[in-house]
Amino acid sequence: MKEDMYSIKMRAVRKEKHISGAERIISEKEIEVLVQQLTARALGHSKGKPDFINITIQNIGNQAIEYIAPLNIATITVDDYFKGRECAIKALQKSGLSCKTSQAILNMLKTCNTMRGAILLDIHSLERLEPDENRGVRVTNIDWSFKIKEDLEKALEKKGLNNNHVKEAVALASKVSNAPGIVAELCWSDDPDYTAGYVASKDVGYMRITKLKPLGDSTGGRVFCFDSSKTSIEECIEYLQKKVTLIHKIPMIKDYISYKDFMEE
Ligand code: WAQ
Ligand code: MG
Repeated sequence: MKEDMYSIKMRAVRKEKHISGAERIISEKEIEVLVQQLTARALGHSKGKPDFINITIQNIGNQAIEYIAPLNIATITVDDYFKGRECAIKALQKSGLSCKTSQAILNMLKTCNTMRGAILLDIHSLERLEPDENRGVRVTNIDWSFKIKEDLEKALEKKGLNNNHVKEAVALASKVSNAPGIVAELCWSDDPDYTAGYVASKDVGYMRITKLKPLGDSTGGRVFCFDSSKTSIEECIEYLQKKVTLIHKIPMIKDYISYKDFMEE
């Protein structure tokens, strides 16, 4: 008999401000350990002590799971976030967006408020499309398949990338790039001590950039770039929030490249 799978989600809040959130898709025997891990993570977060932690565990039973391939990982090393943001603009352009649109996307992330979810941006009108702009659209029901988790960690370890930020962001970006109508994503963390971010798309893969904001800054977020000529926004949001997706392959992890080499490419 096939084992039931469970979705476990953690959300931590302080004075109604989002501190951290995470989710996993796991089997029943992993639930206890995950509750511990996620609680410790909520309590030890660099954004401060939460006054409210919510952990939900849901049996997702035999819902159809979609298995997807991950985006391949590349890293551009930059000396400062100004250079990092130049690389981000270039990577967005390589994903098919115009220079003006790429600039607009970057400006949107520079000035956004802390949200639980992402900004969904129409690349033609540059208008925001989320039903609730304070919350944004939150991608859920995505994880690495437990069958490859150990090999994944070994592969990441070799390149010094075996941490939660990378594992969760690659999984999320792989689902997002697979969503109907999405052409690219720009992200950097809202955690003040984590300055790396990425541009992701089918064209450039998961392109990490080592600095996209100054150390100590707690503005961050995600912009999902949506092409409304391809599909409806409802279909896209439905996929991002509801479809249970697991990644069943190890990504290719390329060697680091320098700012100079990337800009001259
Ligand atoms: N769905 C949509 N948006 C989300 C989600 C989600 N599941 N989780 C977080 N966000 C948004 C939200 O606005 C957060 O404030 C923001 O993204 C940043 O989230 O390769 O750690 O979890 O070294 O702080 C990227 C680089 C790290 C990793 C990203 O994001 C690497 C990161 P965080
Ligand atoms: Mg965060």
